[in-house]
Amino acid sequence: MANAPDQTSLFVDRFGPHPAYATEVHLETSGRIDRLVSTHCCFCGQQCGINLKVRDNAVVGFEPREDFPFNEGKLCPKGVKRYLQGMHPDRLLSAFERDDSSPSGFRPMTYERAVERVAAEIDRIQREHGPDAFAVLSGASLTTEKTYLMGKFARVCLKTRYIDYNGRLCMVSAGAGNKKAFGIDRAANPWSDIPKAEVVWIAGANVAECAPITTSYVWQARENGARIVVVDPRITPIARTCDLFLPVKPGRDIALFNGVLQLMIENDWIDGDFIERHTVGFDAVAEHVREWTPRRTAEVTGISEKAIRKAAEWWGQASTSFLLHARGIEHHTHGVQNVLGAINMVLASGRIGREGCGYATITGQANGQGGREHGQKCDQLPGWRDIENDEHRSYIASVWDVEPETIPHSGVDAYEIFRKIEAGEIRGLLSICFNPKVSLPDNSFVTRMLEKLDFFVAIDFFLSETAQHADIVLPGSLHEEDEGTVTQIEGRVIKINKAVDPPGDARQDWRIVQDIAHALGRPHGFSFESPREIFDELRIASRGGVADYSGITYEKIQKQNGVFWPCPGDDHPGTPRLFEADSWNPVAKGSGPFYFPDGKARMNVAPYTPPAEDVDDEYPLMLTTGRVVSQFLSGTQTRRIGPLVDQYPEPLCEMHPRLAEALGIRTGDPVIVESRRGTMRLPAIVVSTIRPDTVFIPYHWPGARSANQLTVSAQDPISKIPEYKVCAVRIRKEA
Ligand SMILES: Nc1nc2c(c(=O)[nH]1)N[C@H]1C(S)=C(S)[C@@H](COP(=O)(O)OP(=O)(O)OC[C@H]3O[C@@H](n4cnc5c(=O)[nH]c(N)nc54)[C@H](O)[C@@H]3O)O[C@H]1N2
Ligand SMILES: Nc1nc2c(c(=O)[nH]1)N[C@H]1C(S)=C(S)[C@@H](COP(=O)(O)OP(=O)(O)OC[C@H]3O[C@@H](n4cnc5c(=O)[nH]c(N)nc54)[C@H](O)[C@@H]3O)O[C@H]1N2
Ligand code: SF4
Ligand SMILES: [Mo]
Repeated sequence: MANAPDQTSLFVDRFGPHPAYATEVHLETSGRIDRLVSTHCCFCGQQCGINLKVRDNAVVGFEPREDFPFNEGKLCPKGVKRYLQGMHPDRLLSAFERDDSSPSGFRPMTYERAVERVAAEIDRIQREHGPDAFAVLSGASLTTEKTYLMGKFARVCLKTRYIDYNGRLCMVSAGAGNKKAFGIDRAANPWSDIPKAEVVWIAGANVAECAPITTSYVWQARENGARIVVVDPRITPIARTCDLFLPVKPGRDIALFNGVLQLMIENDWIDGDFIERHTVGFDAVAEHVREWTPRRTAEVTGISEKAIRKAAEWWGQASTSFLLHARGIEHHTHGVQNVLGAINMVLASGRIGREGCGYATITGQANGQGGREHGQKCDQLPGWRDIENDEHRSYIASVWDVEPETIPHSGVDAYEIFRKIEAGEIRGLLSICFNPKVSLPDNSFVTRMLEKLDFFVAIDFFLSETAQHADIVLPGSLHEEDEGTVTQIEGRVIKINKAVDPPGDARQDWRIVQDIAHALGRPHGFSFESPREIFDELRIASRGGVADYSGITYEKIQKQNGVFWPCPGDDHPGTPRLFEADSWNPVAKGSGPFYFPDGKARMNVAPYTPPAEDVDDEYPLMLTTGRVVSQFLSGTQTRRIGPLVDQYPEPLCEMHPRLAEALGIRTGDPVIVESRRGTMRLPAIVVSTIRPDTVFIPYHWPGARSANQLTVSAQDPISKIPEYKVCAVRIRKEA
């Protein structure tokens, strides 16, 4: 990345422009503007500061914000082009209902009539089949205010236990691992600690394409003399500039973490004093990793013994360090174990809670962090409270002015919601900010379940592939059409500012949800007049919880350019770095820096297990899936932005020259990729940057171009994250 406007120079168009896509918008952005609105990018969890240029109630351009300390004027290609989506002709300007006789499958209807019909259907389904027959799916691209409202809407208005969110596909392995080890789920450090580290270890994160601004922090560390270690089955752009690349076989990271820890123990590269004073469980972990000799680790991971020893030596002997990981180690049936293995390596080194000593997962969605804290998860109440804890239920009931026993109990994860549709237990669904038809694994099952529903309502600003199965579609709001807070990658709560009004009959999402509550005749608790009012209730609801926002106000965010939670009081400045030796938290109450009653972190035995679906004679190759820099998630937004489509117009199957040669395949050849779930036809791209036993397909496209036709629906037993990062496939050149 570089400062705009030549920001795309680093990510040179690898595949040339593509002529086939017509539904894109290119706008002329020079000329008069009415005002500049200071806000943040709508896409990834880094939440770069951005100024939107507004003319005649339309966003017509952008400027990077030099004043936001995270990106200091830098943006990636998506941030630069993100404003283009609002003017797209597909923008939903009214409500729609299904009409199979119309060519589009839908006909427009008035907003009021649509809301009435939604309420009538919810009421009917719940009267006939009970409150739990209606489920809610929500999203972590929403502001924290909206995610709080969705949790409250499900529990208080619908009284259903079934709500979950798209972060289930994203952040939950890291979240569960962090809660188990630290008692709190947030990046332990601000990114300003990265350049101060002697070693930066990056596990399963395509930093330059998916968290592009983080590249700048890693490169600053390198300029300061740091050694960069990257673990990935692919030599991603960040790996091309690293000091040690460990080409792990997909699904084997836990073996690597255990192997490195074993070498650290053997060579006494551990901080015995820190382990003694601040952790519990070291002995069992040390006993467990004894079997992970360099030789066994090399056999399982596919990484050379020499490289494993070198990595252990660098990590073991450093005096400062930062470990970052992302979905590459988390999207697994043992994603939580991988995260715990990474944390064991950090805790054994004693390098956490100090300047230049850090650990974090790289959050994904815009509000991947805030969206997992305030009650839209199936087992959670606001403030990271536990829905099965009586004290927590009573406190939240008092904030919501309801009886504690009326709050439903824990529900199920997002994928299980679809299994309950199959079982006939769930008959109605409201989905907001989620496109499961593209993003869930084995998605032909998801499609069938969307069709099986008695009633399905989607709230979106585009007719996403999922919304195409809806009975009613309600026109929600784009990021720039509303205000509210999000919590970015570092744990910093920031403010999104409204630039324009929703066009046509579109409404701000929180208004739509409240309108449904009123139409249902269940308005109690749903009369907020602004996001600020929702935030003020959220502050009270979070007070005393682990994710305590009670001391955060819109004004404080403005004044400090963001506030790191926890922030438990009006005069509290927020907490940029967690776990500092003298820090206080409501769980440990002064007994130590970690969020357990004894103040100590937990080291957890993290056993190795192979992926749910390993290769065999029939399906001999590993498929891993992920992202490219110019497309975002299910692609609903970025597939409509012309310059981004030009950069990467369609999925390609990355494969190593050795594999390609064995199969008689060249770049551009159409290949057939088959798994036990589905078949996909796409062009090959032969690259020497991937393991020969692995192929990679990005997942941002629907239908016949969707990688999730192939993926397996196996999930981590603790976090319930799907195993997107490895399944078995076979490949042939199309005859
Ligand atoms: N351009 C772009 N940026 C994005 C997004 C986007 O869609 N597009 N999405 C945002 C979101 S929601 C998320 S979650 C993040 C995701 O950010 P990342 O997690 O960085 O992205 P992924 O491409 O999912 O996977 C990261 C890497 O994991 C590697 N990998 C695969 N299997 C394994 C394995 O078993 N072990 C290891 N160590 N590595 C493995 C892949 O080769 C890939 O390079 O990006 C965010 N930023
Ligand atoms: N094979 C494979 N599959 C994956 C992954 C992978 O690596 N490989 N990664 C997974 C990950 S990490 C993630 S995060 C998921 C993401 O999967 P999804 O959450 O399904 O993808 P999105 O594209 O974010 O879908 C969000 C939808 O909400 C809409 N939307 C966005 N913002 C708003 C808003 O403010 N209001 C309203 N009303 N609507 C909004 C968008 O138009 C879009 O239709 O995909 C997962 N799927
Ligand atoms: S997509 Fe992420 S890195 Fe790119 S500009 Fe937006 S927030 Fe920044
Ligand atoms: Mo994600």
